[in-house]
Amino acid sequence: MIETLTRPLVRIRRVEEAIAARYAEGQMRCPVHLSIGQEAVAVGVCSHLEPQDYAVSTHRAHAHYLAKGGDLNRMIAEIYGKATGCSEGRGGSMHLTDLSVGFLGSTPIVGGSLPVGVGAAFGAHLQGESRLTAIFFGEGATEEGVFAESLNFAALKKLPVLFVCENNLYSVYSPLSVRQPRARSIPALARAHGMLALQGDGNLLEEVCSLTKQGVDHIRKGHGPCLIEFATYRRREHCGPHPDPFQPEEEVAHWALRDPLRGIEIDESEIHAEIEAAFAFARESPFPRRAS
Ligand SMILES: Cc1ncc(C[n+]2csc(CCOP(=O)(O)OP(=O)(O)O)c2C)c(N)n1
Repeated sequence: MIETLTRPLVRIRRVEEAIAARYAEGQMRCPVHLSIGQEAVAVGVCSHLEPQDYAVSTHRAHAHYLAKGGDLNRMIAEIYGKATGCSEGRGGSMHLTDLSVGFLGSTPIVGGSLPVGVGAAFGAHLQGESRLTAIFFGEGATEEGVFAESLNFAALKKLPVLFVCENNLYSVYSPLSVRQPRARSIPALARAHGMLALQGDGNLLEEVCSLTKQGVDHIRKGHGPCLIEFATYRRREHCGPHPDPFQPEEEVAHWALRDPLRGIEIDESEIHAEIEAAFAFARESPFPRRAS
């Protein structure tokens, strides 16, 4: 299984590197929040989702959208603000959606993916549908009140929700140490609501897969929601194509050694061709009509 996931992992990295390399051309009509360094979470989690399962994401959504099966051409076109984009060019990088693969959308309001995802899961439950909903969020979202409200309601109704917390240590430029007391454990907050909570290395694809399988099996058996906190690291600035000027050098070096793509070598020619075609599609597409 891991071998088949290597290609999606590399593909997502190369897509985001291509976005970073071209950002200065000024053709992208929105800010971009890259998840370079965090891709293993998206790929490992989504590999355990079925096409009819839902996923909801944040401002840092490219990897989640692509891992869930979102269309690459339509994502790049969206970033270019074109009518062929997945939100018809009116949303940009932070408002990706592809309903054909259950990617309900992404929201840049920190914590916003939580109630949206729980609401979608509740709706599916009321309709008698057997879908799981995966909700991606950063550890910054756990500082919002809506985190507790969403966990509470999902646990109360035993909803089939997988809460996926990507803890990359930073909220914009503020490290975890200035935002949360040391002893605050995110899985413990979930356990306090009576739900299964797991924790692991988000840069190890095998570990992401095995923890996700555990969580998804639990949820699909009808035992209610599960939260998984994955430790990971963002290797670019919070928003934009450059390295983060505020991350300490030793920390950057430490995480570089734990990059999820380390040791992977595959033939990437098809990936590069697909990316070139997606950028050409975006460039050649028309802008949306002005609303009258
Ligand atoms: C409610 C709200 N507060 C503040 C912001 C500004 N903001 C945008 S991204 C971000 C950091 C979020 O950090 P985290 O949730 O850990 O996600 P990450 O960016 O690390 O992926 C903040 C504070 C916002 N978009 N929404």
